[in-house]
Amino acid sequence: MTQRREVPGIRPYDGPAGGWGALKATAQAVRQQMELTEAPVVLLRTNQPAGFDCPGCAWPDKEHSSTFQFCENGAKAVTWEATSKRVTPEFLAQHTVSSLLELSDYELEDFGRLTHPMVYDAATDKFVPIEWEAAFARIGAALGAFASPDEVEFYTSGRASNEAAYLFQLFAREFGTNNFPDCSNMCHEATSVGLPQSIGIGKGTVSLEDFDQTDFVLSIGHNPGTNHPRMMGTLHEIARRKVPIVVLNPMRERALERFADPQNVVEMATYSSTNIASTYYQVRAGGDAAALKGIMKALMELEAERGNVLDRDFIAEHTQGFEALAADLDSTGWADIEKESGLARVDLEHVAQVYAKSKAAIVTYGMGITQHNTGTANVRLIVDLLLMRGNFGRPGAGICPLRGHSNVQGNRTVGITEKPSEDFLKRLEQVFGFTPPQGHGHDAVNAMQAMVEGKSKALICLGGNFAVALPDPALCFAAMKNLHLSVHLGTKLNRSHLLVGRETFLLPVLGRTEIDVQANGPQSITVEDSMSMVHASAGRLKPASAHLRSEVAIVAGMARATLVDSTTDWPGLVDDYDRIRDLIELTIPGFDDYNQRIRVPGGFRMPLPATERKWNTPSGKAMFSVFPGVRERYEPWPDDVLRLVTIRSHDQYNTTIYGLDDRYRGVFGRRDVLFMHPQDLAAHGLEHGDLVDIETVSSTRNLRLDNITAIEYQIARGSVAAYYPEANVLVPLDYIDKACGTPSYKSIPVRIHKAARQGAGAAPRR
Ligand SMILES: Nc1nc2c(c(=O)[nH]1)N[C@H]1C(S)=C(S)[C@@H](COP(=O)(O)OP(=O)(O)OC[C@H]3O[C@@H](n4cnc5c(=O)[nH]c(N)nc54)[C@H](O)[C@@H]3O)O[C@H]1N2
Ligand SMILES: Nc1nc2c(c(=O)[nH]1)N[C@H]1C(S)=C(S)[C@@H](COP(=O)(O)OP(=O)(O)OC[C@H]3O[C@@H](n4cnc5c(=O)[nH]c(N)nc54)[C@H](O)[C@@H]3O)O[C@H]1N2
Ligand SMILES: [Mo]
Repeated sequence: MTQRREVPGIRPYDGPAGGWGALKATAQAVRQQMELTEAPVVLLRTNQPAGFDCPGCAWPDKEHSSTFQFCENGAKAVTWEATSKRVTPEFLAQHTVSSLLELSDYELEDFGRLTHPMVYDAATDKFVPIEWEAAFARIGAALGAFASPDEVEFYTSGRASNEAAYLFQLFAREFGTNNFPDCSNMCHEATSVGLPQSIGIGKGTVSLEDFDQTDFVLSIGHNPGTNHPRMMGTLHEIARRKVPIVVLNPMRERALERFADPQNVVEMATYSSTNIASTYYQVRAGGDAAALKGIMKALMELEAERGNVLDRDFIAEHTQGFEALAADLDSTGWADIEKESGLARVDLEHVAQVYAKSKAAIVTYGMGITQHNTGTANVRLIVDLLLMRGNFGRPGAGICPLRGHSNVQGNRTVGITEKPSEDFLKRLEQVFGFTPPQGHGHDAVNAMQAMVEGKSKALICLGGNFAVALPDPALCFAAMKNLHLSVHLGTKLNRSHLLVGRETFLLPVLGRTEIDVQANGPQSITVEDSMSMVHASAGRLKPASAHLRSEVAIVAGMARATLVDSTTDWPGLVDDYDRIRDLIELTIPGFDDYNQRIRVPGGFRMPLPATERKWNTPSGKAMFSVFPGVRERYEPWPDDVLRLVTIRSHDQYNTTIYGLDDRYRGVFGRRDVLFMHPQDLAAHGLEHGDLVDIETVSSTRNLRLDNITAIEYQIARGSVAAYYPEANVLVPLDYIDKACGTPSYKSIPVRIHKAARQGAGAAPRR
């Protein structure tokens, strides 16, 4: 091969993931954000029995106990919140909102923590301080003036606690709407919709103990070295037990190849590492349905050859729909499977053989599965594969969706949903004495569409960065500016906050890491992790400012000012969060003895009937599905179209950008790159480092992103990747999975052209 040309900021990363590089990056995160004296206190309290839950990810900890688990990206999440930098009223007096809006989310959040409640002043184009009570009164008056409660959207980002989320839904429902757009709508909605249809509950079925006992793991479409770093400890243990770990991912992700566990003294001392994936298949983006159908088809062929591959007893006793699945697999041709997945028949047969040998299998998956037109159907295909061999309701087996935000699952459990069940609404009515709205409300995309059309006029955000996380900023940003009222509960400035409407409030909250003292003493909140464990979390640091309030106090303050006839004792609930938990217990099944059980270290597990082979489906059985054809798109695409996936870098938490490196992918000091297969570069007449323009293939929207540096990467042919949120300019707002409403952020049809300008734009922004 000829020598690759030098491109600024792009250099291959040869080491394993984890190891000394991770320790160094942690030290750097601490140095850049925190007072060094506080850092050990806060980092050592993360995920400890008397400490706080890591805001980084939703992976559980062994009994939330014992040793400190080192985690680079957990440390970044913690130090980013516990930073000593501040956005004060003086700072905001010096900068107009228009000038701040010119900056990136990276620059905005790096200014530090918000310290005072603020309101937008149109005359000066600045945020000015406001007293808490005055803010609540104005918000209450504004909300009371809308013609219909359905003109208001109540957005939740999954970091909110169970207590805050529960009060938020109570507030909105008593106000009169089920408009609950939430981050889950952009994330694991395919799981929340697909799993209940298949197994009767919308949550994963495995626990950490299952990983100790499994003998086969299929990992599809997630990048744990960056996004679920504590999972690497688990995968590392499994790999060392020689359990096969098969990966389906279009991109070579270093942590799935090789990992040095910073907890492992020998690996650290000897600079060695452990291979993680036993086999790594670079499936085409959007090729998983074809691949899964191929694996299942091969399994059927094995069964025909030698029998005893399927769990016939389980299928007969516990499932419905197997014949239809079998007939569909029979009629799906290998040529289609190979073309769509980009994988060879022998490879898929190999996966089937390894799977057929296993006694207990787990499939783990993330956004590579859910963020497609057929995300919901993809999730159901994974269940089909597991059902074929009875991999539910026994040790070491099950399905493991890797959740997003640290409490996104808990938010759903306590009522953040635009489609509430009748039972839940009935219990709310019994306990609180008001009649909640019965109709379904808006999810995230519907909410934004209603804002675009001017039908929704107000947005209250319990955290998050709504407009930046959603697709199509050209539409979304304009809609934000047309709002009559926007209210943001947040820790740090972001662009959604700056897209001000007629009246806009910025309400700064206490973070997870901070002490929350109310009338009855210090409070803890509770969260539910990816494995349905609910436990308490209590911050330890002095709050970033004396003016901060807890999310619970702010939600209750707005509710009190808005719902003047409410019989709920909102101030009493703020005084003592045990009282909120008592109400949760009264209205939501599974929370019996809530306050007692969270006082036991490790907490408790929410009921998961599927783990006992009880299926809460209409038929009472687990349901096989049929995925029509092999294509994960509603529309067929011309052959010259590339599939763009949008991904997170290693220095990023969703729209929060901690830094500009993506170490394991060999990108340093920049994010303006497009990952391409060398042959795709050549086919487009491009060289590594050339500037390209990207254009979405869409009949409705004209969307483009210009002057991006194309770089060579080990990615499946025909698939290209760029960073989120920058690439959201390429995603049409209505480009969604119609079964669950999630934007198809991982399969955007694009064409690529060499940019007119070359050279000048290729320098990193450092
Ligand atoms: N540090 C950190 N932690 C996080 C987050 C963060 O941003 N930073 N975000 C949190 C949130 S909200 C979430 S939802 C999770 C996200 O966690 P992930 O699900 O890991 O999210 P992505 O970075 O979007 O990564 C998707 C992975 O899927 C692959 N992929 C893309 N398209 C396809 C496809 O069609 N098929 C297959 N098989 N693979 C594909 C990509 O190559 C990439 O490896 O992480 C959570 N944890
Ligand atoms: N193209 C593309 N788009 C995507 C995705 C993708 O893969 N590709 N992923 C989607 C996914 S999976 C998700 S989950 C969404 C994420 O969407 P969101 O959850 O809306 O976005 P975040 O970036 O996590 O929100 C960051 C903001 O939350 C606030 N915040 C931080 N901590 C706290 C806290 O403790 N309390 C409160 N009240 N506020 C806090 C801060 O002000 C910060 O600026 O994005 C989605 N968008
Ligand atoms: Mo997410």
